[in-house]
Amino acid sequence: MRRLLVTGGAGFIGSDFVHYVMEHTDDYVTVLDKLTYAGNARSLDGLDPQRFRLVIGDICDAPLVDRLFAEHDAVVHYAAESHNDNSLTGPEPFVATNVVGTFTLLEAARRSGIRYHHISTDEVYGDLELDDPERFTEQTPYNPSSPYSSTKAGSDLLVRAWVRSFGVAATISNCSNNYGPRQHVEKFIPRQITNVIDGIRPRLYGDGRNVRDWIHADDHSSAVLAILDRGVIGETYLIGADGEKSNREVVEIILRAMDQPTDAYDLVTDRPGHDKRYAIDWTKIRDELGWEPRYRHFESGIADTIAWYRANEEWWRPQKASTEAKYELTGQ
Ligand code: NAD
Ligand code: TDX
Repeated sequence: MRRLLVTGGAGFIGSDFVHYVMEHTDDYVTVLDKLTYAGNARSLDGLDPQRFRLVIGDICDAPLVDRLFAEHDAVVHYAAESHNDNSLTGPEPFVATNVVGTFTLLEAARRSGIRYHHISTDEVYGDLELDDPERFTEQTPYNPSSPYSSTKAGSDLLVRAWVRSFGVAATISNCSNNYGPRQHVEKFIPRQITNVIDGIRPRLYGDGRNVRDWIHADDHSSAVLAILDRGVIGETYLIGADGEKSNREVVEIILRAMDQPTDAYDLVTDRPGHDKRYAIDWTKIRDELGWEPRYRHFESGIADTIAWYRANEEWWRPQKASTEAKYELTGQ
């Protein structure tokens, strides 16, 4: 039984991890979350108040972070500004939260000595050509493209330096694109599902041929728990599930599952600097920690995700119009 502090636990993946931990362990969980536009306290509904609490606050608030670290055995750091498109129109909060926020947590970890796990992304490695046979590994050099991915890369490098220079007991994981329930409607899959529900045609950036490597959020959560339990301090683990698909293929799967013609989508203005392809080689976490993904059938995972958005309209509806109004400004 551990006392876990989860930053960003009211967001998409952080809340998935909190539900996963509550279901699969006896750990006590505290979420530290600022509840930005991307955080939703309702994503944490139904958790046992004897084992769970939400603290609303900023990871850049050092005295608050110090107080919370003193009461916990480990921190799992999910909090971030997470959307590439927002980082192109307004990068400032990305530097504040992703870089300065991570620095604040690392300094507190140095003072308190608690175990620290850092959640990062495959985007720190830049992108691959569509026909490149290679995938990203833990040895791939960092080469981020966007303000979002460069701030995540910067935060990873801070973690490595704090391990080596100050002996902070940290691990890092870099995961591919997640899908599942409770993802903000600004992101690709929920945007297209809720568009179809609203009678709007899905929007594909550019020619729609960019490739992402999809993993179910529950598989990401089980991998993070394996690293917390068995990971080697100072190591980095890539997390993936062999889920490569072009954006066109994903939209066609969504349209088919929602009884629409599979060509009922529009091509719109491309994302500046749009990464072509991500692909993860997850051999290390499989061989060294014995972890494997459970959700291997993307179509049924998408069908469950569609069912969740249909059943939980009151969760996403308040964000839908303002999100689409933002996209309107960039022609997307
Ligand atoms: P999200 O945007 O859904 O959630 C982010 C959460 O962090 C929100 O609840 C928000 O309120 C909170 N937050 C933001 N700034 C904060 C601050 N200064 N202090 C405290 N809380 C703050 O993001 P997500 O998609 O769940 O991503 C979570 C983490 O996983 C991020 O670190 C992201 O880089 C990483 N990641 C995401 C994916 C993906 O596919 N979504 C893939 C790999 C890695
Ligand atoms: O309307 C859209 N149309 C479209 O074609 C949107 C919103 C996106 N796209 C494309 C862009 C990408 O090629 O779909 C792909 C996925 O887009 P996003 O959901 O914005 O994800 P991505 O930019 O790949 O980043 C995600 O995965 C890695 C997360 O948002 C990051 O937090 C994570 O680090």
